[in-house]
Amino acid sequence: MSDSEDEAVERQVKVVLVGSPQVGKTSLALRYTQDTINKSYQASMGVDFYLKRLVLGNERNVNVQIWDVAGSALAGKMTDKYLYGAHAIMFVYDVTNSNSLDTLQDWVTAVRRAARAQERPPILALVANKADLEHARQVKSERHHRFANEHGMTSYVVSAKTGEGVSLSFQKVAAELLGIRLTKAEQEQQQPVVTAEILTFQEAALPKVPQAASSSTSSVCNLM
Ligand SMILES: Nc1nc2c(ncn2[C@@H]2O[C@H](COP(=O)(O)OP(=O)(O)OP(=O)(O)O)[C@@H](O)[C@H]2O)c(=O)[nH]1
Ligand SMILES: [Mg+2]
Repeated sequence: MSDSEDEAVERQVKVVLVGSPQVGKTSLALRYTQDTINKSYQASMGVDFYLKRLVLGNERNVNVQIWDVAGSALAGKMTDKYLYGAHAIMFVYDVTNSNSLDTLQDWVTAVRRAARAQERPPILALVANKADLEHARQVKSERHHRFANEHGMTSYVVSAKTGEGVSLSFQKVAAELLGIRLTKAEQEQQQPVVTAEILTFQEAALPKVPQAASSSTSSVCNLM
């Protein structure tokens, strides 16, 4: 295959965000695709779609399609339709709200039901959001890991507010789906910038920073 043909190959992955209202699903989707969040809460209705285009390893064009399902949809009739065909489900809860982890059990049931006819079941990830609110944490790390292990989920701790861990969680989920191993540079590049004071500085002594391996564009639309 020539380089130009190779570049034309697009990989689509459907990633669905589920969890209780107000845990921060929309905030995570906004942080990842537009590097922003809504400061005031506005409940989602139905499902919103976000798109992030990225480069992962040797995969030239990976389109991550994010389905941001409203927390209120768990009680609705459309849930199966939103979940069907998902390649990955990110189960989001709020570390300051213990009930939001309990409710994920109902989402696990809904996901299993929706995926029962799927040839390849989705991969599952547990996402603990609002890590910036450590002082108000209600869910201990052991409980988080127990839940993840019980349900065969990979696990992430993130903050949509600060951006901590957000890109890396989506990148790792996409990489797992496509069977790609992220390079160390790709992983480090996703860490949030920590502000530090530099007292003395010798340019020649600094290691060369590798070129960024990913580029991205994003877009959003809504279906209710
Ligand atoms: N401190 C803090 N606040 C957050 C974080 N993520 C989201 N929030 C806030 O939590 C509230 C709810 O966020 P949303 O993203 O709208 O929640 P949601 O899960 O989409 O809610 P539904 O659409 O009702 O399902 C908003 O006020 C956000 O600003 C976070 O990481 N840290
Ligand atoms: Mg929302």
